Amino acid sequence: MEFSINDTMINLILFGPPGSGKGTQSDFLVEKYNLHHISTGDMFRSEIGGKTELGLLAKSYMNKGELVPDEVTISMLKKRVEDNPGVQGYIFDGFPRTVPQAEALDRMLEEMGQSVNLVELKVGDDELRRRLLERGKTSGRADDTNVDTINNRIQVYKDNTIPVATYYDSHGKAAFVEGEGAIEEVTNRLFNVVDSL
Ligand code: B4P
Repeated sequence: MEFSINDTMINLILFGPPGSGKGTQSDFLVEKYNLHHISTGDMFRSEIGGKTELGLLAKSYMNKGELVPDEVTISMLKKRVEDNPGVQGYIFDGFPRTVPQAEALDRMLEEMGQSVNLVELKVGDDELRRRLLERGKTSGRADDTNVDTINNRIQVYKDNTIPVATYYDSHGKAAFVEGEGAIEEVTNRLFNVVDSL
């Protein structure tokens, strides 16, 4: 695997439960820090839209609020990074969601001579349910319209994904931001944290 190495790269994992604002805030971070945005959720949705084999597989997990298997997700992510060398940094939105995904990401960045910092958006469960159901009214996303699916996504986050934050925290590479409040307020909190990294 060939990567171009740039010492000034900023690599961020924007982390948080479903509906915490990862997709929303990624746009502002991308613009301010000139990062390349990689959203595994968007990638899967694009595969579903294209009715590809990967899309059909992903849909069967996503519509139940389950995680797509690590093997599939990691190889898709690696390909996206390989296809976009020489950028100023990456923002990983919705990835990693499991410890094996985190370990795979760290190995890949290490090969590039790079590392990554995790920033977690903290949002309470009631607010997550409210936001996702609200988005479901217009997005048509099957995983945003059913409250049982939303609750399962929140539970999967607690069981499988929170350990990712613990993993980065144990390496001194995690920061936390209050994710409730106006979108602009959250953006400013994130900028302050990223500026201090
Ligand atoms: P994702 O696409 O990553 O989606 P998400 O977690 O639901 O949403 P996100 O956090 O980005 O949404 P946002 O808050 O911005 O994942 C979907 C599915 O894909 C997963 O369940 C899984 O099946 C699969 N998947 C993805 N990555 C995977 C991986 N690595 N491994 C395995 N499976 C994977 O937006 C939510 C709403 O809140 C929006 O309507 C927004 O406008 C609103 N909002 C945002 N900020 C707000 C604020 N401050 N106040 C009020 N509303 C706000």
